[in-house]
Amino acid sequence: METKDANQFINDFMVYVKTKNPGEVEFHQAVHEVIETLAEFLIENPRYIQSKIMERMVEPERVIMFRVPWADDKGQIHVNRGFRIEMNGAIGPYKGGLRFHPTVNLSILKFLAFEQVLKNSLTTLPMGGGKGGSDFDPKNKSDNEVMRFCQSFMTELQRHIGQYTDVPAGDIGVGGREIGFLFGQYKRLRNEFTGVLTGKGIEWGGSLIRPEATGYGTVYFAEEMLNTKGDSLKGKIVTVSGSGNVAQFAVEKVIEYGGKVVSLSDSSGSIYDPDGIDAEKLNYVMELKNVYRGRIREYAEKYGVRYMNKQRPWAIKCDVALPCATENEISGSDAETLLKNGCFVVSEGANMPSTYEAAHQFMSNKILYAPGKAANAGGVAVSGLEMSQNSMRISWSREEVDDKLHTIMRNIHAMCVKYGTDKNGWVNYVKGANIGGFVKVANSMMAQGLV
Ligand code: NDP
Ligand code: 2IT
Repeated sequence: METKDANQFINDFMVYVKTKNPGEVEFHQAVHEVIETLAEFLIENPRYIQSKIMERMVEPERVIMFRVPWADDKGQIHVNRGFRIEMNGAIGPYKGGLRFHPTVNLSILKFLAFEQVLKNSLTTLPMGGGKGGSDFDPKNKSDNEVMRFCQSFMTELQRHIGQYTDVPAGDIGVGGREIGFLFGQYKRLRNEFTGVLTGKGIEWGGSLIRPEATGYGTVYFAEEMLNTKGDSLKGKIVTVSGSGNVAQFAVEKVIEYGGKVVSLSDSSGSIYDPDGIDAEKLNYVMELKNVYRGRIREYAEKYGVRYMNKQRPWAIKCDVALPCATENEISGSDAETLLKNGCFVVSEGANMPSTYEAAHQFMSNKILYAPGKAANAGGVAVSGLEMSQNSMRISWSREEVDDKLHTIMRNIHAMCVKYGTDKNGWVNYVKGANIGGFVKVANSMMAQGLV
């Protein structure tokens, strides 16, 4: 098929998506990335086009939006907006995280839910895709305020979810504390103890390795990509952004593999530690972020290293970059700087951290570039394993879960290689992940009639 046809197909599809979903720029970006790499495959397999599979996949099966009223510690009343996007249930119950962040809106959650469908398919586990959350900002709120918010949020959400229907988990701003409050409220309202959420505490139905899974998985994926070149993380200089759940465990695994992590960040700025973040410093970060809920600036003060106010870590020279904070955190010019400084591996712990321009820079320079839906799938994969353990009423050991996680990440890598290798042997991981994730969902939708 000529590229002209593929280009026309991509343009027509994007006009359709943009006309139907005006202003949803993050959603457009996520769909654009997928359709660009899928177009030729679809043209070669016209049954998917005739069945309007892509038109169906960009339309959520259901969007739930609701009011979340709550009172702060002074008795002042606040009203937030709650969401759950039930995007695609072709291969299993809807599955995906909840995000609590002031920027949350329909466009962001639809992009995340759309990516989640393909990501969950790649894990090989039977999970559909969904995403939800609220524009609630957990920063500077007391534990009691967070609890009251979570209880109000779940009071409405509970009627839409269930272990066989829709199983939420954490994402930005939703960690172990929030999952606990949400689970407690679900249990009270429904009078049932089921695996309706993942990321639960280990004493009450959670899985070992779930907290570590996304960060570990991102590093397993980076190592897997390096291995294809006969190389490894050992001795590599690594920049990491973010300092939350994904970033922390990515750092832990890089240290274990013998790499040197020289940066972390939060929404206020970045730290640069040229000596590397060791296990003791990482412990400090975990306590700072998970217990005291402080700022990464305090790391620079404690260890006497440089703090870069309002800056991201991409100007720091590195071999490997692990963006683990948020979407669009690597601009086109950040990508240029990374490449100029010799960075040749990018494994995305965050969802869509590279802008359209950045992703294209990585791909046209043919570096080892893994998109989030492949590289960060370890989190939801272990969520799937938590669901299995809940259903069987057993719990696997740390080693057992970590082994399964490692195997899943290797299989996702192999899937990307299968569908993404070009005629010169370069692996386009974006294309590989998109086609690899798409096929199972599309075939399942076709088999189930007009769904
Ligand atoms: P956390 O809330 O634990 O941490 C988020 C980190 O990113 C914090 O350091 C936060 O800084 C920073 N951050 C958030 N928003 C922004 C922003 N707008 N600009 C700059 N920095 C920002 O979330 P997670 O670690 O769980 O999630 C990080 C990324 O990984 C997200 O993209 C998420 O979707 C993705 N992901 C998470 C999975 C999981 O299992 N948790 C699974 C797969 C992907 P601050 O504290 O200042 O806000
Ligand atoms: O983006 C993601 O994959 C997550 N936030 C994890 C979802 C999950 O259900 O564990």
